[in-house]
Amino acid sequence: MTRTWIGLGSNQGDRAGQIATALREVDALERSRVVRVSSLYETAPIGKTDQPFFLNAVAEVETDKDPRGLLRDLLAIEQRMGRSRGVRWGPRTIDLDILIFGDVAEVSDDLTIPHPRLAERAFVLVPLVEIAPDVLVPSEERTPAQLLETLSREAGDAVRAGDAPWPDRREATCRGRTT
Ligand code: A4P
Ligand code: MG
Repeated sequence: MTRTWIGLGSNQGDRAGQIATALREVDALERSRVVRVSSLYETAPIGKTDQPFFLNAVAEVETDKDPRGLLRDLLAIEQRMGRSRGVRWGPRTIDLDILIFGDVAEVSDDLTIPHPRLAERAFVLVPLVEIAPDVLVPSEERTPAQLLETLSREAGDAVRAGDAPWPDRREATCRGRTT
């Protein structure tokens, strides 16, 4: 079993409902289960700023799949949930990104692990720090807590917006900065 962390984001329609649906779908994948989910965070859009605010969360998943197999399944979930790919960084019903996959560090045309923009983004690091502050991020050779420290100025973008819509959510101390 490999431990992987998946980033979830939505800024169209019923954002929390879509994150809940995506979590159920990931949990229902063969040889995979969701073991922990962060709180939901309401975040200002980064990259393309003239679009609605996002809800973002991070889930820890145990899987027997390889990174490529998992990516294929995540893309299929996005598609089933009506994600249409238009503008890069544009609005989306659901976005599922592989942030960390065990100790894998790989770069190819269609898959980069760890996620290439992980260290730059408070909307990823704040929920990740909430559930996995001390895991080593391969190739960065630093922990999410250390990466967030460096990004602390931008971390003000993330605002806690409620509990994750997931029944098995374990108590997690929120160590992410929200101010
Ligand atoms: N891909 C490569 N590596 C990965 C990976 N580790 N995980 C490829 C998932 N996919 C990966 O993704 C395009 C292709 O990236 C996939 O087909 C896969 O082969 P996409 O989801 O279609 O495109 P995208 O999400 O528009 O682009 P990208 O570059 O993934 O965008 P980001 O960096 O994910 O940014 N602001 C806030 N506040 N919250 C957000 O969630 N999200 C984005 C998207 C921009 N601004 C945001 C948010
Ligand atoms: Mg994506």
